[in-house]
Amino acid sequence: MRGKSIAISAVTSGLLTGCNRHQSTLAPFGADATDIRYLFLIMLVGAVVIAGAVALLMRHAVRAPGGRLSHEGGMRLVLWLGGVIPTIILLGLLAYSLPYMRPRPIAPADLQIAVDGEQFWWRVRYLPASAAPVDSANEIRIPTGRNVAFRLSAGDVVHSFWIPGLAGKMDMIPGRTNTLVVRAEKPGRYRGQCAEFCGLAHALMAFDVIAMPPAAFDAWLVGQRRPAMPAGNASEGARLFANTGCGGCHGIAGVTPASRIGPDLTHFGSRRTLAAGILPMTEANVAAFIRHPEKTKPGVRMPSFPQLSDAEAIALARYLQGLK
Ligand code: HEC
Ligand SMILES: [Cu+2]
Repeated sequence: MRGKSIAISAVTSGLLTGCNRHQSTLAPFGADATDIRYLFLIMLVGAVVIAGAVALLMRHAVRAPGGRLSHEGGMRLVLWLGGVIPTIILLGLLAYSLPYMRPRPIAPADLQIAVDGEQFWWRVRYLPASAAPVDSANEIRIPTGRNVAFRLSAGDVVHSFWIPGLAGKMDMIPGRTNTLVVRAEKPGRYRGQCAEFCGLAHALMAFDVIAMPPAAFDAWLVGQRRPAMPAGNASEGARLFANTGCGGCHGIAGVTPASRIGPDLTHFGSRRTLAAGILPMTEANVAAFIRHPEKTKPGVRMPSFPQLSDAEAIALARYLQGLK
């Protein structure tokens, strides 16, 4: 018995060390995820109490001598414990949980962020109420303490937008825009993930979420409107980018037209991760990804460029990482 419980606690603590605070519904940084955690704890306590009561009742029934309960008494017990009481409990829980489903209100002055799911990355466009839109990809920054409306859609197949620490999931459906209004409460760096199977690299479709104090966020968004490093266009990497046709798919503000097929790279160098939250942003990773993206992501929609030499791939990586 003792050996067994030691084994169980060893296994569970092993599993729990796999938990992190960056992507967890149990470590919320947003108002809705806090509600969800609270609801989860209430339901968990309720479920444990009910399961415990049923177990006790069962033990009692098995041990009691036969014939103590008449047929009618038995039927009445089934009616109450199997029908009336569960109905009351479930109706009570329903009434209790319905107000949590009311969407957060949104004002015209609130920031909107359009996010499209793409196989297997995220197209991001900030739509401030009183300024021009800003394109980005694979990383989402939001201010804390303000309501933000995500306008969610998809470019190809159905995806699902999920930032576990912030709010519940919402489907991203081609040809339709779903709105998810959220409010971050704590600054920090978190993680989101596609939550609907969308193809071969579905599990490799994540993104970074950065919640920032409002003033820092506003300053950051103003900075994003400037094209990154216009002076760097004379480098070897810039020349390769132009001559290899990268600009046909990737937008760099001030250099190539807005992205249609691949992620926007205007401020690529300021992102912490590469390829939709999958690899750390290092020169070696970027260079390797450019030559053989399919090695990181099976089924990726970017062609490989095996004809590039090591030096050329590094030059491209340097150029792109310089775009801050
Ligand atoms: C046919 C379109 C296409 C071409 C051409 C193309 N790419 Fe891509 N690229 C993509 C797509 C699609 C992705 C998204 C891959 C994913 O994460 O699923 C991508 C992703 C990337 C990323 C990672 C972006 C991020 O946000 O992490 C980099 C860097 C990149 N491409 C560089 C290049 C370079 C350099 C070239 C030229 C040598 C190039 N690409 C040519 C379509 C293209
Ligand atoms: Cu997806």
